[in-house]
Amino acid sequence: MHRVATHARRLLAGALLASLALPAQAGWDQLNMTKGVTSISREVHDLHMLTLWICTIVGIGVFAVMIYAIATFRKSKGAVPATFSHNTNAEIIWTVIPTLVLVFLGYQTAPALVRIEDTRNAEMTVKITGYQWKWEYEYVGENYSFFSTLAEGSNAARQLGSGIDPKSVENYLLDVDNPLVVPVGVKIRYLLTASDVLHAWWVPAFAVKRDAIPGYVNEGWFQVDEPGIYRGQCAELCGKDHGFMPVVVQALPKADFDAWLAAKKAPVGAASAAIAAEAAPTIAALN
Ligand SMILES: [Cu+2]
Repeated sequence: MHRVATHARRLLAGALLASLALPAQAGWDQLNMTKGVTSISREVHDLHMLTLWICTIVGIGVFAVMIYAIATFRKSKGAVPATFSHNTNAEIIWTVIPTLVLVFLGYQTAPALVRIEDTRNAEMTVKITGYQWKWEYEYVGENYSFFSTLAEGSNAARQLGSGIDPKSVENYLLDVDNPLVVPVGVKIRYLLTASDVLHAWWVPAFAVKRDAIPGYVNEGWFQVDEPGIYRGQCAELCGKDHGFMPVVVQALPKADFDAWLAAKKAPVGAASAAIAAEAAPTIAALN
């Protein structure tokens, strides 16, 4: 009876430990890398899964042999250590197999790496500049740019002694005043730079993370397939407010994006039209 009780207690303790080891409120699907919303992110996810399965198979193989050897050839069973120091066959096998695995993975990965770098045939270009501590987005050729800074709610809650519970703020530290708005289904090239120190523009759902470097222009591209809001962060330690310059991208259907851009540009367009109209008589008089 006593032994049964001890056993039950151990089982209970084990179950408790196992439940603590799992991230709170996280489902199993949250433990893995996400598929993302671009063709590149899906490709990266597939490569990740392929590599993960190969690692799993290698891991199971290695640990199985190791545990078998530890259990079978232990001293208490009278095992005597071998005295040889080299085995050519074993050395060839443990060099060739990992080499083949790496060559196979390289062969699978190379095309994706080339596609990630291929910014040709982009339909629009956005210039992204990192600042301490905000982002600037410029729609190249559209004469329109704006700054994107931490949303007011997050900014208020993050202040020392604000008394605001961060948990009560929606998308705490992952929200901005002006998100980067892009059309869905369009290949968008981005030029990335910084005006002061290193930053990195990163949206996990787009898979690719790239550094923003002062005096240097990096480039990349993404094509979002599904409308939605995608959140990321600056991924290069850039100073005291590094954690307070999130990236938010809003992907809209093409028509909605065109309307949004037209509306944003309208005041500038209207103003310059008014200036032109005012200047017209002067110019006419000069002629
Ligand atoms: Cu930064």
